[in-house]
Amino acid sequence: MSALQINSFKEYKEKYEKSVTDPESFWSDIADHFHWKKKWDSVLEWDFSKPEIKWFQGAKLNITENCLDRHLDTIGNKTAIIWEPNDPDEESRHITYRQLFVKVSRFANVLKNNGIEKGDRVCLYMPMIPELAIAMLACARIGAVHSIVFAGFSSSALASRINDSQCKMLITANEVYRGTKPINLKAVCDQALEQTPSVEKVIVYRRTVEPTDMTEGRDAFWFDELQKVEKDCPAEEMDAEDMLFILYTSGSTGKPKGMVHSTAGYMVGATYSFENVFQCKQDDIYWCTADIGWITGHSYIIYGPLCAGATTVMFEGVPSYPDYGRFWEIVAKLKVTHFYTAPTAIRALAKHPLSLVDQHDLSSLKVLGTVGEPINEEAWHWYNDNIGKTKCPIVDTWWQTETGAMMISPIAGITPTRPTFATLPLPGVQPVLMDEHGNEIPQALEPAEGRLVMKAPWPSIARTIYGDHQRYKDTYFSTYPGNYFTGDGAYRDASGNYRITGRVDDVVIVSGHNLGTAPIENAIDEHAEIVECAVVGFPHDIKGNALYAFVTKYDESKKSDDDLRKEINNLIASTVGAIAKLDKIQFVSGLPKTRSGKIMRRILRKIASQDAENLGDISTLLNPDIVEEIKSGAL
Ligand code: 7RM
Repeated sequence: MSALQINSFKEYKEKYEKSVTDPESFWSDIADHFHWKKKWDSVLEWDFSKPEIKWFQGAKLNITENCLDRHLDTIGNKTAIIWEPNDPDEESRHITYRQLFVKVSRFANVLKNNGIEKGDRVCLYMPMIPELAIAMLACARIGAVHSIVFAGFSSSALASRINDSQCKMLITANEVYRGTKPINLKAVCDQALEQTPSVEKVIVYRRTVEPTDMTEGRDAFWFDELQKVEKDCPAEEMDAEDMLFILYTSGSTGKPKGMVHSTAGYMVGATYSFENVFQCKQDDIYWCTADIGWITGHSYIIYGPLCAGATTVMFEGVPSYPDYGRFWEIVAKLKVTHFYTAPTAIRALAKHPLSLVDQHDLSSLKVLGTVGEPINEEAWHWYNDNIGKTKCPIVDTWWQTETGAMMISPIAGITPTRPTFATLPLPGVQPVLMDEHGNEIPQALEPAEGRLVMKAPWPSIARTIYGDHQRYKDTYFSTYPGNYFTGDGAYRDASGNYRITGRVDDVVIVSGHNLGTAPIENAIDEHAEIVECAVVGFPHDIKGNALYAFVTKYDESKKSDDDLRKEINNLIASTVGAIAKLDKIQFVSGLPKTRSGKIMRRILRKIASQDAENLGDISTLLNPDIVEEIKSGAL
């Protein structure tokens, strides 16, 4: 599929220009590279005021024929998935495109045999094992809608997601190890299942030999079910706009939003962006360290790479086990060429001795990527110098669960990069900066800062929130009518490069001044002894609000807390301004994070405001234990 790849910066500019002036012919040329059972009657119909967005209407397809069937004659024996287990002594699994095709087809028959039909919702609560990929593709094969819930979420988080979309089936594993910690997934499911009447069947993959409680009539083992079915399963004919999957993402209220993705537009968007941003060649080994329970895993471990015919690595474990060199050990072992991870992981690894990096041969690496958060200057350079050895372009990819695919990102080796900048919009993406009053800030020689908004649809935009179209409209299309509002702020330089500054909801008004917490955090992060930080506001008698920073420092840091506090405030005064000086700086051993690595500022805001009695459900955090520590040390 490298036919989709842009080969020079000049070509990027031409393609970009065409994608804006004539999006229909631009996207129709790209869509021609996919396998359709029937082609579209119209490329795009949209109305952001409703909002309603339809791509490739009239087309019929199945995404699994694009991920699997059409590769069989050409690259059937190529490895599709390399699975790397948690335990380094357990063997890796290499699954070819042909083997994956057979496994997906057979498991699709298991779904059918258990009463799943086109349009039914199936919840997947699974560890990072190939069977998760097989189950999601099997759903897509028969037109069932998968809703993947990260297998670290609590039973109540799982139950509310199952209930919101009324899933008929739950697929899970009995138990899994991450690091040294066993996690009994089936037990979590059993608890959730007490509150989820819509679930009729539970399929359990036996990942470990531990005995597993099974409920008769409801639960069945994956392996036993496979014995009951044939191996061939024709791909269901889907409409372009049929729902492919639901993926829950947190919103500003406690209730998660079930983002709904389409079949054709999502496929085209995820694949086109994968091909271009990473520029993978035939024999490359591509590894994205995200979990499939997150959009990055959906688009850039499974659908994008498989549609493109790439070899994609799936890792079951954690970066710290058996030691903090695990990522680099795997890169050396598998000769990984493309490595895509989150800034939070980079910062966590940078905390540890460089010998953990240097003992592994990283010479196979060609391209590095980041996603999920703004990457600060220091982490960018650590990644560039120590992992990429200054030879690998870094693609800082900005996008969202809602956008389905990367939006603003360098094209590896083609777009000139600039540390901490996501750089330029990919073809088909039309960002604009708006001021608070909804006026567009035009591109000019002066750099500008504003809110990041999209003025036209792209193929992989989420079509609605499951069961709540009004919330979809209110959240994304009401702040700047006629436009999609990302919720992020951005800075743009004279050449049109974007630097995402962070969520604009993270603004504090101190003595009447609007202060974004993101630039303050950046200033703090520049301090050589600081790993990372989060800044929030708290009520203050005189200033209205004042600033509170939660800061983690390197283990080796020798300075006293008070000296560090002074230095941090001096740094802020000299970069952001004295108005942004912090009232309180608390040193902590970690920050509360979501499973996808985003700092949960909502919790810190409550702690800073001495309102930490009712923090809501914190079980979805990566590190819920840290909350108690932070609370007890609050200033
Ligand atoms: C892919 C993903 C979306 C939010 C988004 C931003 C932040 C993501 C970057 C980034 C700066 C980046 N989906 N974000 N990528 N900020 N630079 N390269 O993360 O739905 O979980 O989050 O993440 O705030 O709105 S997500």
